[in-house]
Amino acid sequence: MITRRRFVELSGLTAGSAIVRMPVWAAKAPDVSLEIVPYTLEASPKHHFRTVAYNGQVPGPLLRMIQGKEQSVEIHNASSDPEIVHWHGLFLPSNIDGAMEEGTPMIDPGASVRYNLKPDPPGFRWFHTHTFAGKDLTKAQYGGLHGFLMIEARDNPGNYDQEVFLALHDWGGHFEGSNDGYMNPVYDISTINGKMLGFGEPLRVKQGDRVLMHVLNSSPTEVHWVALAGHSFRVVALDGNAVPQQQTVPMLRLAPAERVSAVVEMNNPGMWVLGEVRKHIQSAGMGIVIEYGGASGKPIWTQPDSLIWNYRQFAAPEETQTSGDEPTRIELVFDSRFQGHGNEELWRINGKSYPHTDEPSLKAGQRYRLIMKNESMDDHPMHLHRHTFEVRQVDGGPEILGLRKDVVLVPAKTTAEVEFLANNPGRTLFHCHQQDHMDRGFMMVFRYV
Ligand SMILES: [Cu+2]
Repeated sequence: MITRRRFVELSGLTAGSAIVRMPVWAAKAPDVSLEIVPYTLEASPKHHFRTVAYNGQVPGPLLRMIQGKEQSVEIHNASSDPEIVHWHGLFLPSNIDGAMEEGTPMIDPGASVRYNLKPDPPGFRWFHTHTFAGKDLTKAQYGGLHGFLMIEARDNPGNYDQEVFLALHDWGGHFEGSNDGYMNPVYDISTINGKMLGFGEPLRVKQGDRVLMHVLNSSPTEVHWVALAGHSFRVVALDGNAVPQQQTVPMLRLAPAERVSAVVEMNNPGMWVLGEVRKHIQSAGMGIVIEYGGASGKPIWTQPDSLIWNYRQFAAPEETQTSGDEPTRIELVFDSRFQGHGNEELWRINGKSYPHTDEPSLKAGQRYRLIMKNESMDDHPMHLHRHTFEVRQVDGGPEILGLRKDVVLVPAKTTAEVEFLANNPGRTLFHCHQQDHMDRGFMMVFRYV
């Protein structure tokens, strides 16, 4: 028998991860099927956005996989632009991770790709587009191409009554110049799971429920703070990885691409608002109603007086031993260069903008420490593809241990340090997750030797 399959030769190809391009009709049904389709989001009856979405919904379909259990994935691009799907937080080979800078091929309009992936590590992950937007606030992460992915550990204890997934997103708007001449996006509306406050289905709970909330900030550029009036959050995981010390906190802070998983004890019957803590963003729509069984009336919001968050409280207690191996240090300085009036600034790592940034070589099996010195006036959510790192220092504070993440927010004029084991050979992208920053050069690639 002659197979109709045509294998595409790619660098870094590994067993079980070959990209296979084939006609849809030739294939047996895949485990996961994503169709990238034009879609009109109705955030409220008065707010419609022409965008592109996975399977015609925002967020895309909730995908559940079991750690290590290989999945066949088929992606069809029914949009008019080349697309690519990044599996955020997974340990995948470069050719399917979903970044063209790593060598993953783009999916042309009208084309399909099919490949197998092995889901790992377990936890709350997500998938999203990884394209260029430039000044178009309907493209790339400004649009609707994001979805939740839950990779179940084989021994998940599941100590909760209800599990909910919430995505924070900002839409529409325009670019506006600030005093220093830089252009920043200013949005029209903000949503949770594609709906403005009061226009989506409420989250229905029962008194005594333990609700496990998986919150994703899929915003293209904005950090968000959320609180649930009348309740607190017990944070159990950051970026899908269990924290060494669970803490009960009044609000969550999420930088773009970050995830927080938290248990809420439903012990205060009524109608409540879960929403952005900053009033103007909640007024722009970022909120959802929490409705206890039997409750009615206008949902209540209580305004916290300040924004509270720090990573350090979730790290391991001080007596924890550090591992013996000395990591190799890689120093990275972040800044921007304004190109002159009427021009764009470029973001730089060690004085260079992508595609001219350095390509440091990593050695498989070696530990690395990234020392990220942010000399700019902006906060940057830094993301390393295909690996989990351990946050070792933030805000110039003392060393910390045990916080495993894939995004870390590096505030303006501070230094943050993360460590990781180079255990997944292949081109590896490292970048600021803010769409407008990555579009203007804030990316670099690590190579493995
Ligand atoms: Cu940035």
